[in-house]
Amino acid sequence: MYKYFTSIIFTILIISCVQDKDFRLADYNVVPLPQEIKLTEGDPFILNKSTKIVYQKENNSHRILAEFLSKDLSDITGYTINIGESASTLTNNIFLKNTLENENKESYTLSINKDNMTIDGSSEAGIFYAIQTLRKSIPTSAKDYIEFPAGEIKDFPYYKHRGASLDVSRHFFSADFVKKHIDVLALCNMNVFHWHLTDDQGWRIEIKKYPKLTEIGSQRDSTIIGRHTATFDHTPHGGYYTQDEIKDIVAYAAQRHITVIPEIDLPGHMLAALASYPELGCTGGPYIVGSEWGIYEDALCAGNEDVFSFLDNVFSEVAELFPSQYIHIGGDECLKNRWMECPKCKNRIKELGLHETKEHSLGEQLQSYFIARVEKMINAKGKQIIGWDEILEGGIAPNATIMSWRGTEGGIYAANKGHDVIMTPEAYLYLDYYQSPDVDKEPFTFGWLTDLKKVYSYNPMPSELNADNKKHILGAQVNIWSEYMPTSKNVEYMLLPRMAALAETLWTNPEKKDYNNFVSRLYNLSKHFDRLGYENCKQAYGVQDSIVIDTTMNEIKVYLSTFDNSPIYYTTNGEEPTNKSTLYNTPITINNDMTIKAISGKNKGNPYTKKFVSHKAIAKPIQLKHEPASRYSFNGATTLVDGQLGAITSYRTGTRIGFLGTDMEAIIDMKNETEISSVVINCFVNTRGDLFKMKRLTILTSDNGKDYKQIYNDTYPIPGKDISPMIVGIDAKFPPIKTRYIKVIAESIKVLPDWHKKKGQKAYLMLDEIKVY
Ligand code: TNX
Repeated sequence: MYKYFTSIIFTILIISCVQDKDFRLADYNVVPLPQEIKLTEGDPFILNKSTKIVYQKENNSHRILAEFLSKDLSDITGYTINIGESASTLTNNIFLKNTLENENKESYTLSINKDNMTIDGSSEAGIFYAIQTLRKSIPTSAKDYIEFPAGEIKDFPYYKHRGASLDVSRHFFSADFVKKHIDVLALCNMNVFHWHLTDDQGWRIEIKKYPKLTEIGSQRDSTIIGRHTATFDHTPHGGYYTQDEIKDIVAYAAQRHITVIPEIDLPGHMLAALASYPELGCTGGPYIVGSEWGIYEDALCAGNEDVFSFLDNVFSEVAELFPSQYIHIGGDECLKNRWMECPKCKNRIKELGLHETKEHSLGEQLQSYFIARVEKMINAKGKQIIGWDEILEGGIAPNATIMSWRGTEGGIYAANKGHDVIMTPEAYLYLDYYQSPDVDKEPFTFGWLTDLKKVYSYNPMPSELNADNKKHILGAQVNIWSEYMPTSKNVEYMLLPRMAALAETLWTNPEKKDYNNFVSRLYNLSKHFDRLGYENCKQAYGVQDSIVIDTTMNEIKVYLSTFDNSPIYYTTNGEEPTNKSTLYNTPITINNDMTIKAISGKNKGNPYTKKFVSHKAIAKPIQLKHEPASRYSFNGATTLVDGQLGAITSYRTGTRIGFLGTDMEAIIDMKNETEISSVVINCFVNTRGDLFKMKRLTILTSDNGKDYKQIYNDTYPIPGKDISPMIVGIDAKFPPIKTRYIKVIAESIKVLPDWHKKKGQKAYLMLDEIKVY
């Protein structure tokens, strides 16, 4: 009996020691993954109350670095880690040096043995990144002391521009939040903060010479609610940064080895400035600061000399405030309608002798003139310009760096012409898109789905470029556009953890990238996000699915997985799963209307929920006569028989396909003669946008796939103006009939009606499923 008890106590002791050890054991496999980690046999370095951080004598920047490290270690351990200019003992020190010789000025080594730890950077930036690695390596549960395994880390970034932008125009965020935001960029080894300071909906930077820019331009009366709705919150929104606040933020970022690139977006996206100084627009106004999202028609007048003196003065103040080598001048989404009707702009076109060419419209050439003139002005202030890829239209300004957002083609074109490029293709790196397919549970967004895996999969280096032109790809950045992010918590949630995925792409050698491995390291980092008070999405740590629509076996199978192979428990009857629910071990076949709910047995991540509808055409072979629009083709025709309906929240996440200016005409092969008596189809309608209901539905059947006979035909009125997003169901019922093939023709209105603001352009027909009963 005694023996039995001692062995139990002994086992408990061993288990608690092992756990304790894990709680305190640092792990250098952080995000981004260091280039080389070599663990050695020796005893670990133990960080405890007597550890001292030793920095170079009389070196203020080293002292600041030491303070950063001390603060973080102290926050975690709960006791103060001292810093000083010399060691008090031979052991138990963390030495900071920058003697490392390396062309890459952001590289470092970190050597750990039982006596001391030494950080050596090729510059202070290198030391800073070693500190980031160290702080991320610590388990957040560490207390008392921390054990750092002996070894040597050699590290440096792969790309030089590692950026993240923040749009503070659509929503204003406090200077304190901007600093908190910069902190998390630094934690992820990002080195560029692109600050989108002006746009139609608010001018946010104090310009002493033009006080009305902030008096008038930084305030709007109201903000639209949702997307393409006519509802407004009737609540004033505003704010701006004083020049003192900006200087303070720039200095704060510099200490964290982050360059702040300001963006003054021109010649479009300037409504807030026009509201302040209407004489700068083509029509003279009056203008009001924008309260809706999207693109406005008014731009700075390209024929008015005062516009260029205005910009010159604005950029003189901007250049003073920001030490950055670059100023971003926007250049995106400038409509040319006003220019084409403006006498001053027409004069300018004449004076410049511009003529419409096959490649470039007059408007594009005028834009190109505008940008080249602004570039000259900025070059004269000792700075370079960055512009969105639209500045390629009409001819690129001589020294411009291109930020490629509408895909990568613009970037490839510019690099081939010898221009530097920063990649930020929207489909991969726009963080104002959804990160989880369960959109109804997410904060409302712009629409598309860019999950963590997709961000991680992005490779900034286009394979189309030859070795010589590859050097022009400086790096990449994620963008936060804040239309649908009214609070700073929203910004954090959309940013994290997806920014960390790009951070690894930009830092770590591409050969080392591995998604599951990344997620397991990210999970540790998420605890630091939590600890530091950042909202962050936990979707990737929970159950993931992969849905196979097998049109040969006519089955839908749902495969579930977790990044760490945790057991998965699930239900299909709507009940909330627990660790007592069915253990997942084989894919789930959809054979009824069912909602799959699943959890990871280790309670990581969000619970998983997906609803499926079952009907007779599920996973049957389906062919379309007209291709869906490429932006809305997702899984193509099978999307219409995949058992998944679309949410009202967004039509852009892959559950619907969209036909632009064409009908949807599908033939479904039921494989066997099947009795059918109804077809149900939902249209996503939003006539403030360009999504319309079908105007006619025709259903035909055939036994041989050649000769069809009509069994149903009905027409529907064209929906009127101003319809906010809604789902309109069409339920076609007919006398039961046995058939092998079903042809469904949903006729689109094809062209937007006369009352529509985009009249004459193509209309969308957006459908999720053809349910056959
Ligand atoms: C396009 S990206 C824009 C922004 C919007 C964003 C929304 C770019 C250069 N222009 O003005 O906020 O889409 O995703």
